[in-house]
Amino acid sequence: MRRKLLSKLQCPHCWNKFSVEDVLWIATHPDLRGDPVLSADDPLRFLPSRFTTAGAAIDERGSTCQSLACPRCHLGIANVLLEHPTRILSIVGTPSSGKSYFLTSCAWQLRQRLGKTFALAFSDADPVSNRVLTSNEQQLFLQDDPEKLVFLEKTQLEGSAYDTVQLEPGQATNLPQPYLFTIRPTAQHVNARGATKLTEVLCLYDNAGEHFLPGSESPLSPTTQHLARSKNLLFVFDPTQDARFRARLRGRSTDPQLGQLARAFRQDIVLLEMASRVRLHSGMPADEKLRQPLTIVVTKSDIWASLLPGENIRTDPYAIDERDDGGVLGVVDKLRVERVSDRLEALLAEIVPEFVSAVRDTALRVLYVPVSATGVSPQIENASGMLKMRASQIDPWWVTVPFIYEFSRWGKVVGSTRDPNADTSQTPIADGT
Ligand SMILES: Nc1nc2c(ncn2[C@@H]2O[C@H](COP(=O)(O)OP(=O)(O)O)[C@@H](O)[C@H]2O)c(=O)[nH]1
Ligand SMILES: [Mg+2]
Ligand SMILES: [Zn+2]
Repeated sequence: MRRKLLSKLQCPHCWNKFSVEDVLWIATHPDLRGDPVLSADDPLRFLPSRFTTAGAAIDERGSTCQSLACPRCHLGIANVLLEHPTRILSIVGTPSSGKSYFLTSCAWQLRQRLGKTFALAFSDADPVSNRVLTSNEQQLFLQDDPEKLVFLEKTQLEGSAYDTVQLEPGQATNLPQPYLFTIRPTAQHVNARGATKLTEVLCLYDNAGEHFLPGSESPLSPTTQHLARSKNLLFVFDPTQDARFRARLRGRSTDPQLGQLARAFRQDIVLLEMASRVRLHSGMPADEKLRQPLTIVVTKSDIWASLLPGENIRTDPYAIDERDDGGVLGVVDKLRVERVSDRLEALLAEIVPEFVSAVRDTALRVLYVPVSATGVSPQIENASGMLKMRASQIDPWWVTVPFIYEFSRWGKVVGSTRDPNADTSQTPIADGT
C-alpha cells in the first residue's frame, strides 16, 4: 500500500512551511560532505532527480539515501512528519522551575500509561532528536542502582539542546531541538479502524528559562517562535520561587528549595513576556487574549500538597471504559481535574494574586494542574552541593494530566467523564490549522 502524504508540512526545527515535493534528501556517499547551511562535517542536502524503484533518492555519486531534511534549515525531518499532522506544545517557565524534570517524568509516564490505560501507542518519532530526553529518562527511571543519587543536567542555552544553523550565510542561529512523539491508537482502541487517520505527531520544546527573562534576547530571535504555533501553552509555575509561598510552607516541608533565598524570579513577568512573544509572532494586538488554551502547571506539589487539603492529587484521574466489543477507551475525569483547577486557582489568587491576574489577562481558556515530577524532595549532596534525589524514591504525581486533558480535546483518542455517551465511532478529520 502506498503511503498517503500530507501536501504541506511544517519543519519542527525552524517552523518553515513547505510542500512535500520540496523536501531535501541527505546524501550518503562519503565524498558528499560539507553542507552550506550546517557544517563542513555534515552530509550534503540535495533535491533529487533520480530515485530507486522503491522511491528512495539517489545522490550524485550514485548512493541510495534514506533520510530527509528541511529545505530551509537543512535539519532532519522524520519520515512520519510527512504522513501525520504535528501538534506543537511549548513549555515555558523561569529557570529552575522544574521544566526539565516535568518533561522527563511526563515522557516516561506517557510511554508506560498511554498503552495500558488509553490503548494508545506513544513512541519516539525521531530518536535522534529525542536523545537528550531519553537519556534524562534513563537517568531518573532506569538506574541499575536504585540507591544512587540522581539529577538532571541544566538545560543549556546553547549546545546539546540547540542546533546551530546558518539560515543566512555567516550568521549562526540556534534552533531549539524538538522532542517528537507519535501517538497512535492500538488494535484495542475503540477507534482502531481509524488509527491511521487519528495518528498525530506531538512536538514538545523544553526551553531554557533564561530565554524568557525580559531583555534576555531579541524578541525576534527564532528560539521562541514555536510559541505562536503552539496548540497549547504550558506555563510551569514554581511556588518555591515565591517568598510568600515559602513563608506559608515553613514548617510544612523540609525541602532545601524553600531555603534557597537567592532564587526569586517574578513569574508573572515571565508569563507576560511569553504572551507578548506569542502575540508578536502571530501578529496579534497587544491587548488581545491568546487563542490557545493555557495550562498552568503548578510544580513541586510534593512540597505544597498540604495547602489543598482533601484533594487527591497523587493518583491519576483516569479510568478505562471497556466496550462490549472489547474496544478500550481511556477516560479522563474532567470534572475532578477542573475542580482541582478551580481550587488551585483560588489558592494562588490568595497567595500570589498578581500572577493570577496576569494569567487572566493572558488567555481565555486556562487550566491549573498540580504536578510533582519527582514525588519526593531533592537533598543537597554534601560533596557537590547539588540537589539530587534517590532513584528508588522518585514517584511522579499527575505529570501526564496536562497532556491527557489536552488529548481529550483533540477528538476521538481520549474520552472524558463529561460526555460518557459521546459518539466515538467516527473518526474526526484531523485539523491542520
Ligand atoms: N521537590 C521537588 N523538586 C523538584 C521537582 N521537580 C524539579 N525539582 C527540583 O527543581 C530544580 C530545577 O528543576 P529543572 O527541571 O532543572 O528546572 P528547569 O530549569 O525549569 O528545567 C531541580 O534541582 C530539582 O531537584 C519536584 O517535582 N519536586
Ligand atoms: Mg531545564
Ligand atoms: Zn527547518
